Amino acid sequence: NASNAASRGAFIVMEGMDRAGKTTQVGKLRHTLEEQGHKVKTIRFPDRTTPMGTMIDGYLQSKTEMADHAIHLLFSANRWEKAAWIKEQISQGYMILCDRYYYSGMVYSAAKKNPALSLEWARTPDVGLPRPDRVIFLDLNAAEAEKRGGYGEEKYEKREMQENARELFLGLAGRGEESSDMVVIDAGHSVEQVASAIWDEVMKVVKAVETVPRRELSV
Ligand code: FDM
Repeated sequence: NASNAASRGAFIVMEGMDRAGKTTQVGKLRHTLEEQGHKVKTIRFPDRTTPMGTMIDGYLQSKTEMADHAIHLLFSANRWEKAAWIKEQISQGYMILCDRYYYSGMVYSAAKKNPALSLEWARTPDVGLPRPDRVIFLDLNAAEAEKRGGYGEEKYEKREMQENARELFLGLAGRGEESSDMVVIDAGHSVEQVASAIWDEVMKVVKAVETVPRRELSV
């Protein structure tokens, strides 16, 4: 009903390549929303604090090996662990700011170019999760990312993987549900310029959730 819809929070996802500034921008956005009087909670995926998150962490640090499909399903399960909590917070009026979500899930797994693991296959286990109200993709090319201090030591922090993932991310802008949820923002500008471009988008979303009910990912 209308009064419930009026009080729900928005579910906003920040996506992007390593070094694009996701964490910085989530922090700035949180600050701006709170200044405007909104209640905000931030989360990130993978959530390395749960038992499944610990397994993911071991994989990303190359301490353990896992089949491509198995680690993919673990990343998805790590979101499912949090799905009921996300719904609950949104219905209580919290703005949820989420650092990475199923978009990362799809593109990093597909970026491995395993012929048995397509982008479509990769999306399937996430069907039914809370659907974001807006996904902000902070776009940065690999050369710019390397200028920002290069990559770390983790499994996917290699140039080829990053380039494949970026291409797949940008391709999502033309795919079904993702095409209407995702906005691409050039992360190659100053922190303040990027923050202001993000705010322009989020402002619209905050207004829209007053009338748009929360949804789930569909096939
Ligand atoms: N990643 C992240 C995946 O491969 N699948 C997923 O579902 C998610 C959420 O994990 F390389 C990858 C993306 C990145 C790595 O992310 C760890 P952080 O943001 O550096 O913790």
